Amino acid sequence: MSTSQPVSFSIDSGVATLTLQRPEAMNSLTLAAKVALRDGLHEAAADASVRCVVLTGSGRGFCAGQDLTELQADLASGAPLSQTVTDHYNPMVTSILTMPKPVIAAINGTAAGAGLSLAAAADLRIAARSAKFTTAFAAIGLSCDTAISWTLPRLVGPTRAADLLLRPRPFSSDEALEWGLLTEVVDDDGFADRVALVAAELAAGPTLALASIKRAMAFSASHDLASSLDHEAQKMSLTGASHDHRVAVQAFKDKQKATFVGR
Ligand code: T3D
Repeated sequence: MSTSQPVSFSIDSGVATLTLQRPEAMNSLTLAAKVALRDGLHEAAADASVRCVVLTGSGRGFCAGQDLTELQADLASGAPLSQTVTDHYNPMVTSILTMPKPVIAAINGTAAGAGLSLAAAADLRIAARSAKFTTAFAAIGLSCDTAISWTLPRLVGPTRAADLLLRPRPFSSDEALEWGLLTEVVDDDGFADRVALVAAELAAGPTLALASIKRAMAFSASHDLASSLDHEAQKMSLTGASHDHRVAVQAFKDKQKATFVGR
């Protein structure tokens, strides 16, 4: 495990875990944190031994979005805000949304601004019951970024997404679960074990099939029915020729549990 602050990166049994390591500032994102997270996500996406990625925070925050101390310094220097969106936030969220393996946001604590956006881009969102959420952007006079205008309406519906983005305020993990933003909420004392269990299950899964399902859902979000059916057929053809499919069908016939290798 490398612990190059401000993001630690470890790989264990096919699970890559990226942990934001700035608990004193609710894991808000400095330039160094953004570069480390962007590069760590690229590395996890490209590493074939990684079959599931977990993104989480240390301390009582998941991620409070942009570090506002640095933002203030950037404002004072006249640096354009859009630069970090293009250079850091967009590549990060694109990695999460497109990497050919499942990503879990393990929301240990408060998720705000781009921190909430990163969580919203993950495939599964498991939150500790004590976690809190806020879109935050408009509260500091900013538009929104890191794909939250794309993900949030799809997760909670356009009516609630508009309300949460236009009137930022804290909401609880139980509310987030009820609205469809979260996959599950776990009591704090069982949170780490539950995340580890789900991550291990996914890392031992048929990675090619999981990646194909992830891609098919993203494809259907921006294509019509006929194109989506074509896309599904292509993915069925791909996974139908896979090692894991053959093994799983044989295991079914043998009344055994299949062991997937991810291809
Ligand atoms: O150019 C660009 O960068 C554009 C990109 C923008 C992307 C964005 O993400 S914009 C949104 C930025 N984030 C925010 O506006 C959230 C600001 N933080 C908060 O609203 C609250 O701190 C929280 C809701 C996250 C947590 O509230 P609470 O009461 O649990 O904790 P706290 O006391 O406010 O925060 C604890 C410490 O973390 C505190 O430091 P201190 O006083 O103990 O020394 C606080 O200042 C620090 N902290 C929290 N969020 C940030 C932060 N420090 C820097 N940047 C933060 N975003």
